Amino acid sequence: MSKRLQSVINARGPIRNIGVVGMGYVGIPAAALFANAPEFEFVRGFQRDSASSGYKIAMLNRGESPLKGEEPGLEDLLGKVVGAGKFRCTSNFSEIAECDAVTLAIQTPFLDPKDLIPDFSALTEGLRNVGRHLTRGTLVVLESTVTPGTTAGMAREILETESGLVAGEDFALAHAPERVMVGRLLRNIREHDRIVGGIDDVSTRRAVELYAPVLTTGKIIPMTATAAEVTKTAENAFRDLQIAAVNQLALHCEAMGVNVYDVRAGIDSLKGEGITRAVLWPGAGVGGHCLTKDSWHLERGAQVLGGDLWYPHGADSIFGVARKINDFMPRHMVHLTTEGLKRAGRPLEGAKIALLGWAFIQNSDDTRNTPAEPYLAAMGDAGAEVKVHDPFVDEYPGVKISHDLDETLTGADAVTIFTGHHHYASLDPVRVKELSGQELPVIVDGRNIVDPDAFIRAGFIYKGIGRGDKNSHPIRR
Ligand code: SAJ
Repeated sequence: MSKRLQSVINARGPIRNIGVVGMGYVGIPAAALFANAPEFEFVRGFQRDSASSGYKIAMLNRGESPLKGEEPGLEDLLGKVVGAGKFRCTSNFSEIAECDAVTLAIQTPFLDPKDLIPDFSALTEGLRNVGRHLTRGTLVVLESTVTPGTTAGMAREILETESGLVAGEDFALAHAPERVMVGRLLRNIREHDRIVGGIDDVSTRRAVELYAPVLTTGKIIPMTATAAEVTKTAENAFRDLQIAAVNQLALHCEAMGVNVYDVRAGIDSLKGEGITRAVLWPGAGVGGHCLTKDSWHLERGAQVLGGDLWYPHGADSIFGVARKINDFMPRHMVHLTTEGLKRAGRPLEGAKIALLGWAFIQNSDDTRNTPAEPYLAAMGDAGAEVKVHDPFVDEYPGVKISHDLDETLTGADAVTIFTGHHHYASLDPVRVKELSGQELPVIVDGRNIVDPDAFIRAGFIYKGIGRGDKNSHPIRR
């Protein structure tokens, strides 16, 4: 069938007009880079004119970026391509008909990972909008992270139903997963290798024609659409697995009275030809919107596509176990807090806790799926009183977040560090003890960011993830 598609594409000619659906942290830099490429004539950013995000349309058409946080070069690039008349944002999806290629960069979170059902509603709406105005010879590319099988399955069905056209005959269809990280959006798109997977060879080649012009040091890695979906979900599942492995090791080290960071340095010292260990960092948990969902997309793909899988029946997949270990870490922080207070002769009920760090990652204001949230809930259930501090986060629904560290520490029976913000590395044990007003305050370090001996000498009960060497230290009054 690809022969017919090839002739339809030949009739259409080279890609000149591009549409990007979804003006978020993936779509905006992608659209700006397409518009900046001399190979392409004009780029449209498609954005629903909704109450929550319609404001982006006017901002983008003024050459301003609606994205929070520093994105080096993005605003200049937007100003340049808008000024040159090469980019415009619109909510008029009928203009899809003018596009030779259309990419969709729309979030696909899980409603609840327990049932592995992703929330594809926004993506489905985007696909419908594209399908309704799709014309013969167009290339459609999904950039969102999706469950393996989605491009050649659900996405293909929606596009065909809405357009009356046939994928692989009348239009090309591919998956080219985004690999961008906040703060490095333009650089990541230009420099990372780009996985490009079509539902057939002609679709793959057409997608390569779209992405090659925006890469600088990055190379194109062609494959099938489903293999591209598996690659994206697996590259994050592997990172989650590496973190889970060192979290599991940290728990073992606590049990065996060993400092996991000594062990980590020891393992890491094994170098040489073909030797890899990639030991990452143990901590209070794994947050963010990539690692917390991509393993479940991978699992779901295997279950939906794979049918009766030939691995140990009844056993959890290793990626599922990794998720459970990482999700256990905030609960372990509850255990360490409880144990620390017990050593100080204080019950959890009624204890005053200073929770330092709400963002899911150090020196950032990004709070998506923060591991501090299950800890806060568990502390509340146990009757403890928690004050939250984070220097980067201004607000979070239902949680009061302070920027005043002294105020947060005042009267605290226990201080728990959830995020490795650089501010916490310089906590002065004597000052923190003064502010706590306690004879034997507790400190629980979830990111190995403070010196255990300095706090123990100042008269703290110390507990740390993986610090089997310190967690039962003699008490200094
Ligand atoms: N974390 C650990 N130990 C580690 C590394 C991370 O506990 O050794 C925790 C962090 O505290 C955080 C969570 O895991 O809570 C996720 O951290 P992350 O560094 O993986 O950051 P993310 O979630 O922004 O991951 C993104 C991903 N990028 C894309 O999906 C395009 C991931 O593929 C990248 O590897 C990662 O950024 C990166 O390396 O920066």
